Amino acid sequence: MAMNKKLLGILNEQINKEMYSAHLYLSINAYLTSKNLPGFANYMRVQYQEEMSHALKLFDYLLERGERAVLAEIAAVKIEWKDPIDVFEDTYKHEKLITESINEVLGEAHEVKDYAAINMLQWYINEQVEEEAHVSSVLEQLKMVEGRGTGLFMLDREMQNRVFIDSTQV
Ligand code: OFO
Repeated sequence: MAMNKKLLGILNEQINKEMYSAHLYLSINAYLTSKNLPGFANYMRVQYQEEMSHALKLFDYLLERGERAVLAEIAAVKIEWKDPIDVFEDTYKHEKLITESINEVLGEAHEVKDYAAINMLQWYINEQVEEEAHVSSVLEQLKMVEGRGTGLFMLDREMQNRVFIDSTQV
C-alpha cells in the first residue's frame, strides 16, 4: 500500500533530523577530544553511531515500503561549548526536541491510519525514553561533581566503557 505523501514527507524529515543528531554528536566528540576528555568523547562517538543507526532504520523502512528515501541537506552543527555540563545540557535539550518530533510523526501515522508505520515508530518512542534517561543521568552526575576535578576524571574513565551495540538489530 502506497504511503500517505504527508507521512512520507515527515518520515524523510525525521531521517534528516537523525543525521543532524549524528553530526551534532560527532562535533561534540571533536570538542571533548580537544578538551582532553577521551571518555566523554567516546560516549559521543558511540552516540553518533547510534544516531546513524536510527537514520538507517527509517531509511531502510521507506525502501521496504517501496517508497523513496530522500536525503536532504543537513544543517551545520555547533562546534563550541563552555564545558562538559554545557555539552550535556545541550544534548538533553536536543533529545527532548527529537522526542517531540517522533511524537508528531507518530501522531501523523495515526491520523492517516498507517498501522504498519505506527508499529515501526513504537521502537523510536521506546528508544527516546532510554536516550533521555541516559543523557539526564550523565548530566546529573556531572552536576554532582560540578563538572570539575577528580570527580570529572573518574566519570571520564567510566564513559570510556561505552560501546556501540546496534539496538535497531536486536
Ligand atoms: Fe535518534 O535519538 Fe537521539 O537524536
